[in-house]
Amino acid sequence: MPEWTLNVNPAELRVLVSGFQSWSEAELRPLQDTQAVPLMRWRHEQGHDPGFLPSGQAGVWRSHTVLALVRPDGSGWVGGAGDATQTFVGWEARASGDQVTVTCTLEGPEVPVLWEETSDVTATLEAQAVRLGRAMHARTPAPLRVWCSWYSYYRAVTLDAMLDNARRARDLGLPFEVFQLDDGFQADLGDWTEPSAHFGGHARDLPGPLGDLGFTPGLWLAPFLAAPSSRLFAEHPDWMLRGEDGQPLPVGHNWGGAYYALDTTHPEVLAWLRDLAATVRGWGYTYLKLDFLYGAALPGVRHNPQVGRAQAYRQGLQALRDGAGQDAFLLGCGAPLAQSIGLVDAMRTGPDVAPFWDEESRRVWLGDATGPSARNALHTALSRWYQHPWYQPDPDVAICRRELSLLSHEEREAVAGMLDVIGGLRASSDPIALLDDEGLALLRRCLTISTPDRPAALTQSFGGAVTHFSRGTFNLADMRLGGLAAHSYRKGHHG
Ligand code: 9PG
Repeated sequence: MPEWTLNVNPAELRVLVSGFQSWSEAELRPLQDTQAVPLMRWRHEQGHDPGFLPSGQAGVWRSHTVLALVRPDGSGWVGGAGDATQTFVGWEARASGDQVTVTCTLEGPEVPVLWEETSDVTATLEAQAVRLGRAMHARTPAPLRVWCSWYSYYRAVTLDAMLDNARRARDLGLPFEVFQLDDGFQADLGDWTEPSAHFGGHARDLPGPLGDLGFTPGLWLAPFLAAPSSRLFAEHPDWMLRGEDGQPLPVGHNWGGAYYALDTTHPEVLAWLRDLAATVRGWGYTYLKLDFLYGAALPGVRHNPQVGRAQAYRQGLQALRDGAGQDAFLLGCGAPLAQSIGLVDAMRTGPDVAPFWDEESRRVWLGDATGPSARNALHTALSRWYQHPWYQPDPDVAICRRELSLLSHEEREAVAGMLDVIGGLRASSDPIALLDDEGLALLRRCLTISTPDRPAALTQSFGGAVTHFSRGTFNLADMRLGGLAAHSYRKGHHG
């Protein structure tokens, strides 16, 4: 286990962490602050790596793949990984007295570890990200513009609602390439080829009419999950990832209860995954949002104990890629970040945006900032600005409607500013019929592709994240800071 001792006053340093998977918290914080860990144990699986949790301690910060320490002049240290295909690289920085100890733990095959002292943390972090992306043959296609059903219709989505929105988007000339059906069309988690009672059709009925309207059909799947009520679970109990007690391992709570994950070291599971991806591809879906992927990467007892969990994850994802085809567009979500490079085209780089700013009870009192909120989405996606050489970043949807939303004008503009600064995939879920001229103008602005921006400074932060960019400054805090209103973004502002 490599270890470095830095003779530096911990009170002077900020730490930048990335987190395990899409929804985990990425932050830029004073090193002596406390890294939160969710109080609720079941949130560990769903937002973090139970094998390498956030510390929950003051002055101790853990991160996957990358970690940086920043001095007040912007110099400092950057840690990174040379490869992540089969290995989890865990970093820990620990303040003690007038020293900082940094350790790096590998889980999986030996890979090169990078640890550099630098006069410019931003530039070194970006250079390391480029190297990792190249080493893992990253897919970095041009950003797509996607309409997605989730953030308005949630699980109640219908075939009619999809087509109604697609027709309206076409009539208004809105520049979407993809119309993506999200969670709600399927009979159960795992039973993807049977429709839900309320969907009003079958998912295979959608690509034809969407194609006629000029859109690429997209589909959501949580391909590694199985609900206890599903036919998949009933027919293949031996396909599940297990706990030490030999029982299927609950990997999270959603959809009204606990759910399980497939064991991707089982050859029959891999064949089923290939077949699933090929089936939906056969229906006409060439864009797949593959969600809750972390399930296959958790610690557990596997069919083949020789296969490490990072490798198990990777071979499950490879099976989906093989089934979908090289030319399919795969968006990872709820997914281990670096371990997906080279297999996904795009990656969700934060928790879900929601039509409200913050859920303080969960974030502050339960120590869990991985849940849906505009604040959480901005906080994490902004703090991962350097990941565009790994995949096309998806910082999640804009919210342009004013109805069915609690966001203020400033908060909507902050989300729009984040999309511009990150320069990745653009998405919206607003029912087109809810948008008036003002909403449509904001949507068109949010669908304008931009190049990724860079931080102007890592030595300042308005709210515990990377907030100071060359194009403008975010204030994610609940109070006015540096002349910026709470929850706002000001273009052209530096300070
Ligand atoms: C569909 C949704 C959408 C969304 C995804 C994902 O931690 N959680 O409880 C949690 C639940 C849902 C969730 C993320 C986290 O949303 O990010 O875009 O596809 O699934 O169910």
